[in-house]
Amino acid sequence: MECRILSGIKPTGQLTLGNYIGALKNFKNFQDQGECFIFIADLHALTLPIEPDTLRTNSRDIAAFYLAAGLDPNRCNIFLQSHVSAHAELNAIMQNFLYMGELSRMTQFKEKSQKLNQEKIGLGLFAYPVLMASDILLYDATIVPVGDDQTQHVELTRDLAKRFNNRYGNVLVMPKAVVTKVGARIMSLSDPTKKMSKSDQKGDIYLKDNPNIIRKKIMSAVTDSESIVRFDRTNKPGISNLLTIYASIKEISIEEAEKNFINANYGTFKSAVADAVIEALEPFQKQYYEYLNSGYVDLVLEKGANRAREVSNATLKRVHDAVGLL
Ligand code: AQP
Repeated sequence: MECRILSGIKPTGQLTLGNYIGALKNFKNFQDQGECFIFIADLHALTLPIEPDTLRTNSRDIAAFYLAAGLDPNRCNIFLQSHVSAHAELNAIMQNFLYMGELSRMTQFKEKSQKLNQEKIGLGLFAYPVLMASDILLYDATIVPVGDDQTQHVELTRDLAKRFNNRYGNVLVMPKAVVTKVGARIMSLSDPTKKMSKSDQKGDIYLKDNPNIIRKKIMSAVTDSESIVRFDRTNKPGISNLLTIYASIKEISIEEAEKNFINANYGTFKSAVADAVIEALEPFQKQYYEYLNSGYVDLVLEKGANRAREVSNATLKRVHDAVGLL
C-alpha cells in the first residue's frame, strides 16, 4: 500500500501566517509522496463557541486556501470532516481507549480551558484529542504534517494505536508527525512569547490582509532595544520570530537569513520581512479569491468526501470487527 498523508485545519477563525507557514505552504509537497487526505476540521471548530455563519464562511475559505496553496484535487482528497460520518463513529469507540488523566495533561487543553469559566468547559474541548486521533487513524495515515503545537496530540494518537493493537491485534496503522524544519511555530507579532493563533487575534497577520496592513503590522512588531539582527529565542523573541518568518518564506536556513542582515537596522530588516511576506501572499490571495468565487470548491469537497468515505469506512469496519460489534 502506498503511504497515506493526513492533515487538517480548524475553521475557528481567519487563517493566519502561522497556519500558512506551519501547515498550508508545505501541504503541496506531500502530494508526490502518497495519497493525501487534507480536510477542514469543522467538527473540531465546535469545541469553542462559534457563530454558524462564521463557521460556514471559514470552512469554505479554508477549502479555497487549500486550492490556492497548490493542492490538486486529482492528487489530493480535500473534504469537510462533518461530511464523513466515520470520524464521529470512530470517535465514539476510541473515547474508551484514551484516559481522562492523559487528556487533562494536553497543553492545548490547558491553555484553552484556562481562559474559560471552569464550570462551562465543553466536553468536546476536553476530548478534542480523541477526535483528532480518530481523524488520523481512519485513513491509516503514516505521515501527519503539523506545526509543532500539534505534535503532542499525534504522540497521544500513537499511544492510542499501540494500546488498541496490543488488545486487538494489528488493526491500526501507526502515524508519525512531520514538522517543518523552520517555521514550526510562528509567534504573535505583539507578544512574541505566544503562538500566533487564529482564535487569539492579538498580533496576527491574516492571510486575507492586504499588503498595506501586512506592512503596517510587521513594521510595528514588538522587538528589543539591542539593534542587532540575530536569532536568540530567549533574549530576542521578536527578532527571532521575524527571522523565522523570513527564513521560512524564503526557504533558507535561519543562519542564512541572519547573514542577510548583518549590518541592517531594525527598520530595514522589518521592511525586508514585509516585502517577503507580501511577495509570497499576493499571488496566493489572488488564487484564493478566484477559487472562492468559482463554485469549484463545492465540487472539490464532494469528490474528496466520496473518496474519504471509501477509505474511512473500511477502517471503521476493521475496528468494528476487532472489538466485536456486529
Ligand atoms: N503559529 C503557528 N505556527 C506554526 N504552525 C501553526 N499552526 C497553527 N498556528 C501555527 C499549524 O496550523 C495547522 C492547523 O492548525 P489548527 O487550526 O488545526 O489548530 P491550531 O494549531 O490550534 O491553530 P490555531 O491557529 O492556533 O487555531 P486556534 O486558535 O483555533 O486554536 C496545524 O498544523 C498547526 O500546527
